[in-house]
Amino acid sequence: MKRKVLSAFLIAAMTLSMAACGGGNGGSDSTGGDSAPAADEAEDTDDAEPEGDADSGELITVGYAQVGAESDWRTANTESFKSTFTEENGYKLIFDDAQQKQENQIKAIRSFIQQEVDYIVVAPVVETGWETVLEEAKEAGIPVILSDRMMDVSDDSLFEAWVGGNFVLEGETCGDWIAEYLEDQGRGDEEINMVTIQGTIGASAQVGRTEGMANKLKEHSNWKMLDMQSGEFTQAKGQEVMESFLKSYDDIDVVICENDNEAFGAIDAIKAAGKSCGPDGDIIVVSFDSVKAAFESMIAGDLNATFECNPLHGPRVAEIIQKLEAGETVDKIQYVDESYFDTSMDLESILAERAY
Ligand code: GYE
Repeated sequence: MKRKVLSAFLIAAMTLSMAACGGGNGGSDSTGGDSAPAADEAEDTDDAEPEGDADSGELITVGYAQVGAESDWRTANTESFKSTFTEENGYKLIFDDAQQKQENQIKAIRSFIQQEVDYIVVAPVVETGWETVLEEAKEAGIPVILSDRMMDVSDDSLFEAWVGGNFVLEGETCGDWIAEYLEDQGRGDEEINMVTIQGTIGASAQVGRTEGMANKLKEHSNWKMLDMQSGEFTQAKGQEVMESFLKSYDDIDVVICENDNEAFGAIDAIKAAGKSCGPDGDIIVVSFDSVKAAFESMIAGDLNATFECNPLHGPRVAEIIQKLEAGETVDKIQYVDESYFDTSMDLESILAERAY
């Protein structure tokens, strides 16, 4: 790979030339975009000096193009990368927060290429539109690893491996849970009205969860999906969408939120409209991710169930990188095992052990 050990002489020469050019990069954003890198982002670099920019002795330089900071899940995912890709562990991490915009992620990837990082890791905002930039990474000889969400590319040699959740299965597990819950309540044959607060449209977590639920809807002719709208995976938008659903429909039985944070917003909207939710309420609310706050919401009696999606991908991506470094082959598609949680369980004890 491109990792090079710079001689003391070269470093001294670069320092001198940078000083002559006015003191180096002046702390500018290495991605050159309007994104907001995290405060503890690894050392910034100078776009004008691509040669040796990402050089850091024996450290493996990893550029991570992160989606944003839209949810508790995402915060846990960022933390997982930052605590894994440390200098102590032999890495230099260049972290970029794309603020949920694909154009920012493309800019970040181009910046990583220019900085000659050793690996590019992407959690793609949406599935499509990546071919060109991935070709650029391939031409530069930089391996790309996908984590969390998927990319829809015709040539799968454009990335080394992907690791994440099985979103279709998560959606199907959700549908099966709803069926069993309604059956237990003696409502198995009742007309059931549902609404979905979707994730970011085109994100594979949205596409897969919607598809999984759609598969289960086909099995229940008495279930009706009244409406589906995107809550962008955020609490604020989840609340807004639920407010509008409640204005349009007065007989909602089930709300499917494509992440926990949207559910927190939806629950606020339901309460503000004078209705109740949860196991003893008017409306059944279910969501995805299973972050700690979802357990608190279930314990409070607001949320009925949450379908797990594990965000702790830092060590998984590090394992892939270590295998590639050792010249070993890696599995192209790596699904993480996931579960679900509902109010019939001992949530306090599970929460006490929960990592995110
Ligand atoms: O469900 C949501 C986050 O892609 C699986 O993104 C991830 C999703 C997760 O914003 O909370």
